[in-house]
Order: sequence, then structure tokens, then C-alpha cells
Amino acid sequence: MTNINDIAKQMVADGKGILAADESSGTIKKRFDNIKVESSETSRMNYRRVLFESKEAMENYISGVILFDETIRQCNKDGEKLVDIIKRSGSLPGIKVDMGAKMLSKMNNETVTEGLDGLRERLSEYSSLGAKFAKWRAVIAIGEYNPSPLCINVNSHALARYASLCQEAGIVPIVEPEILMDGSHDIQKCYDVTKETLLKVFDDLIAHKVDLKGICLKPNMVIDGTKASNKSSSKEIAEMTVKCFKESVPTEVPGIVFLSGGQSETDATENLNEINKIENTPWKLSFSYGRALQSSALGVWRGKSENEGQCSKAFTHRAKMNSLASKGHWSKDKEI
Ligand code: 5MM
Repeated sequence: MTNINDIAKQMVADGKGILAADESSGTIKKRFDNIKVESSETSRMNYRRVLFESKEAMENYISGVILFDETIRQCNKDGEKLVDIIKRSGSLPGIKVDMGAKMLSKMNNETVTEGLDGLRERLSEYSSLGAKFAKWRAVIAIGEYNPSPLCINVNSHALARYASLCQEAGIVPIVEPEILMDGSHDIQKCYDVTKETLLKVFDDLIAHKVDLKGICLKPNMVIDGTKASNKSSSKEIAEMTVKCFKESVPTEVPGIVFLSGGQSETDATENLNEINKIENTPWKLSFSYGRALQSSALGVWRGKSENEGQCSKAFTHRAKMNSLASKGHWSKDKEI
């Protein structure tokens, strides 16, 4: 049996990143509403199958795929398990195990991610279904008085309990504390909140005896809020992001895979590329994008079987661009 340290290294293999295809039923419905496709078990399977069957992308650029509970159990119309399609390409199947962000009582519009009850049993089942890694997303919003220390503490504690249960089951935990881009805060505020959160998360991971060599961190980049008056350059974003991580992420962590968080496809690629141009970083720095890998692909698919080839091509293009960015080798002229 491969150990968690080897799996974690495989997740951040050179030039590869992770496809986040774990949209919960509500989120995938919103994505399908935008392209006027009804969200059903069959349409969700069909769309995701097209991504997973994109041989060039999956074999060369995608080290793992985060699945939703429904998807890890699904087969294509020929009866082949989607998990087996992923494995055949040399990529690893992973699973979202959190049960979503729920309102924190007595707090001002803050959430805590739930899902710890019964997690040990669910992990054991997911392992038998082929999952090699898992994901848990904590959500921290920036506001005039937020985040509160309580919000950071409870989310960080849950991430640590989740991570230690994953490792007990031989599954690599993706630890995802997402500081949302929503708001008018500047990049410095994002830097401060990201650093405070990461310091707390690593304190808790260590207290819960989590082996840091057997995790993947999935953070936000340090970036201005979507409504900020200033828009920092990619170079500034990269410098602030790497500085923040150097001050808060232990060097034993094998890899950091960024979420895209609502950035456009090309912004997410360009920012990752600038990050990887910085020398002497102790971790692999790659991607685990959802929207920034899928937006174009979804737009061309539109639920029609005759568009599957173009959908696959669009996904492959973004995967390739982000692979280049994960090595600092991307440039604008490589976009179509
Ligand atoms: C793919 O979306 C994931 C699931 O979201 P919901 O639980 O809201 O349905 C999400 O956790 C995703 O993995 C991360 O937010 C990263 O995706 P982006 O689009 O920010 O790169």
C-alpha cells in the first residue's frame, strides 16, 4: 500500500495539479443554470465524464481529481466507473468529505464547516471506493469586524480533526482554509488574515499530531478583494503570497495547490506563473482549480454531445496553461 507521504508527493508531481470537480448539488446546479442545462444525475455524469476522458489533459497535467459523493459512485453509460477512468490515466481519485459551511450561531454572518460526525466510517468507505485523498474547505470571510478569532479557531480545529482522521485511514488530507475574495479590502488585509489563519491551522495540525509530510495545503492567493479600489499586479500578488507562506507554512509540507476563488481563468494562470518565478521556495506550488479550469469548458459544452470534443479541448488547454504556470513557464502568447 502506498503511504500518505508518497501520495502527497504524487499529488504535486512536476507540472501537474488537481482538478476540483467536487461541486455540491447546489453549486453544480448554479453552473448548469448559467449554460441553461438541467442538472440531473445523468447530465452531471456526462459533463464530468468528458473532463475525465480528456486523455491528454489527464495523463500529462492532472495529478488528481476531487470528486463529490455522487460522482465517486457513478459509471458512464457503458458501465465503466468514473473512478476507473481517472485511474487509467494515471491520476488519483479524491473525495470532498466536508458537509458544507453552516452559519455560526451568535456570530455576525460567519460560518463553520461541518462534517466530523461519522467521518471515520465515511473515510473507510471512500477508501474502499478508491479515494486516495480527501478535501475539507473552511470558509473565512473578510468584513469590517470579521473574521472573528472564534471563526478562525473553530474552523482550524475542525480542519485538524479532519486531517488526523484522514491520515488514520491512509488518505491524504487536502487542508483548505479559504479566505474569500469578496469585499473591498486591500491586499494587505488579505495578507494579514491569511497569515493569522495559516498560523492557527498549522498550530492545530501539529497539536493533533498530523504528519505535515502527508498533507496538501489548498489556500487562496494573497490578493485584493473583488471590490477593492486598487488591483495589484501579478508580481505584487506573487510576492505577497510567497512572503505570507514563508512566514506561516512549515517547510515539511510537500505541496501547496491554490484555489482560484473567482479569479478569471487567465488571472489564475498568470498569478500562479508569477508565484513560480520566485526562486527558493521550499514547497511545490501548483493548482487545484475548479472554476479556473472549467469555465471555458462548461461554456462550450452546453449539454450537447456534439460539443464534447470542443469541451475536452478547452479543458485540456487550461490544464496545459496551468501546468506551464506551475513551472513558471507560461506566457500570454501561449494562450489561443
Ligand atoms: C469545485 O468547487 C468546490 C466545491 O464547492 P461547493 O462545496 O460550494 O459546492 C470548492 O470547494 C472548490 O474546490 C474550491 O473553492 C476551489 O474552487 P475554485 O473555483 O475557487 O478554484
